[in-house]
Parts: sequence; structure tokens; C-alpha cells
Amino acid sequence: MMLTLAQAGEGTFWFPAQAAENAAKVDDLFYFVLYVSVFFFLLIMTILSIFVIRYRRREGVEPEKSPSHNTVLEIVWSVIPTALVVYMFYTGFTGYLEKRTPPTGAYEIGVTAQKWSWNFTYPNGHTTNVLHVPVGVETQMVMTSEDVIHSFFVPAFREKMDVLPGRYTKAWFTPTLVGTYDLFCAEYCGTAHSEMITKVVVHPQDGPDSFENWLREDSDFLTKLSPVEGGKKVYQLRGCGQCHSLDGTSGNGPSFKGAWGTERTLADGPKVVFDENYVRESILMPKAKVLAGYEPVMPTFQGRIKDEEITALIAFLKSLQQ
Ligand code: HEC
Ligand SMILES: [Cu+2]
Repeated sequence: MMLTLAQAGEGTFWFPAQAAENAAKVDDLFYFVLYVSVFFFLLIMTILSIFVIRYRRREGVEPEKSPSHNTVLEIVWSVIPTALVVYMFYTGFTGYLEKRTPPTGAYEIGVTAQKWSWNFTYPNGHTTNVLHVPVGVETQMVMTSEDVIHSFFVPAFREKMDVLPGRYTKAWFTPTLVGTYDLFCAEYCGTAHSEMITKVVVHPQDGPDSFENWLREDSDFLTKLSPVEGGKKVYQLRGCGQCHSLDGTSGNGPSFKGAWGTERTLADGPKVVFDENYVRESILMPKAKVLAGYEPVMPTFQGRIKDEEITALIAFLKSLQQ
């Protein structure tokens, strides 16, 4: 529903819309560097061309002895470019420091990257695949990865930060424009890297679409949906579908189609029935029983998933028997 919010703000030829507070500063510096470079490129190339033609070697013309020095000229062509690059450095460096120092008291959202999806966790423990943030509020991302290096990239916020396994990195921004924007992974992370794409929804301060309202409504989807529908949503939210299909094709992991109640053969020989306890254990301790023919690549969801979500998942997997 929220994804249908209007696309706010117009981009330019070079940039998407400016949807966060620092975006204008980033763009201004970019344009400054661009136009200074264009100006000097044209200036130097023009003078060079004129000199090449005008002072070329000609029959019967002896070159004059060139003057060794022109103090005024030398000071001018040293001082002006120095001032320009010092300005570029100063603006870039202070901007960098500002971006690397999240303000205290910023609204905090946990980000977990995994091959190949994003998980956003709000202060009340609710998790989504699409990032939702309030407009006009300083918002901080505390990010980590379950597997390899990913990178959190929101072009409309001019925000990019690596997301590393076993470590926390931070990014922060103040969204200024209500709307829906792209969120990419900007670090090559394997087969489906190019599909590791989602959206950021910037909610208005008040009204039915406000961030508060959205969070309250979205948080208790399990109580609103039937267990099977709720379980399907958890399956999507938690990225189970990255490895487990519903149509019988096996990917990194086995398909769930028709799996319920069948006997599964484990890697070390014994058989086990695909039932409630087996599913629960597979989610919390995936390495405890590894299915024959598969690599133990499933991440544990221990500490990340609520009991009600597991129960809903079980109802959903049961419904796939037919
Ligand atoms: C990165 C890939 C990956 C993700 C994501 C993943 N799994 Fe798995 N899963 C596997 C693999 C591989 C196996 C088989 C090896 C094993 O048992 O560890 C497996 C095994 C299972 C099994 C036992 C399957 C059987 O047929 O015996 C269940 C149940 C299961 N996963 C549930 C889930 C659920 C629920 C989620 C989402 C919350 C999930 N998995 C997310 C890769 C994944
Ligand atoms: Cu990635």
C-alpha cells in the first residue's frame, strides 16, 4: 500500500531527486568540481591550440629568446588553483566528518544484509524488507551482514556505506521528501547481487500514512492475517525464498513444495520426518540436521525470529502439502 506513495521530487540529468538534508551539499560540491574542471579544460585547450598555431616553426623566422620569468603570472596561476582545491578538500572533508558522526538521539534502525536481501529492524522488534523512515527525523542505520560484504546505497539520499560481517557500520540521514526511492546493494556479493534491490519509503509526519501509523499497523500483521497468510509473509520477509522455492525446483536449499510430512534423509544417514519440530530446529539450528545433498549454508535465525513467526511459518509449510 505504502509503495504506491507518489514519486516525490524531480531528478536532474546527473542525479536523482534530493531526498535528504545533505543531498544538496553533495551535489553542490560535485557541480563545483565538475564546472571548475570544465572551465580549466576549455581554457587550457583553447590557449594551447592558439599557441600551437601562432608560434609554430616557420621559414625564415628565428625564435626570440624567451623571458625566463613572469612573477605576476606565476603567482596568479599558483594561488587561484590552490584556493580552488583547498576549498574542494575543505568542503569534502568536513562533509565526510559530518556523515561519519551520527547525531546522538537519532532514530535507530537495525540493518541486516544477507545473500541477497535486506532486513530492517525497528526499535519495537518489527522486521521488514523495505526500509520505512519518517520524514524530517535524523535516522541512523546500524548495519551488519550475515555472510559477505554488502553495501547500503540510497542514491536519493546520497548515502553509501559498506555492510560487513562480524562488525557494525553506521549510516545516517534526515529524509526531506516524502516518497519512495531505490535502495541498492553496491558491493558485488555473488550470483543474485543485481537483484539485491529494495525501496525506501519516506513517510509523512502526520496523517493516515504517517510513520507511526505504518509501524503500528505493520507490526501486528500476524494477528491480522490467517496463520497461513501470515506464514507466507514471514517466508517473504525473512528471505527464505532466496534458497527455498515453492514450486518444486531446488536451489541452494530444497523446495518446500509437498515437503510436509515426508521422510528426509540427512547427510550422515538417518531419516527424519518433516514436521513441526524439525522445521523449528532447522530455522534455529540449521546445522544440527543437514539434509543429504545440500551444503550447510542456511543462516541461523536464532535471536532474529519470534516464536509466533515460526508458528506461522509452520502453518504455511503445512499448507503446501497438496
Ligand atoms: C542461504 C540459503 C537459505 C536461506 C535464506 C534459508 N534456508 Fe533453509 N535451508 C537451506 C539449505 C541449504 C538447507 C539444506 C541443508 C540443511 O539442512 O542445512 C536448508 C534446510 C531447511 C529446512 C529443512 C529442509 C528439508 O527439506 O529437510 C527447513 C525446514 C528450512 N531450511 C527452513 C527455512 C526457513 C523457514 C527459512 C526462512 C526463515 C530458511 N530456511 C532460509 C538454505 C537456506
Ligand atoms: Cu549484496
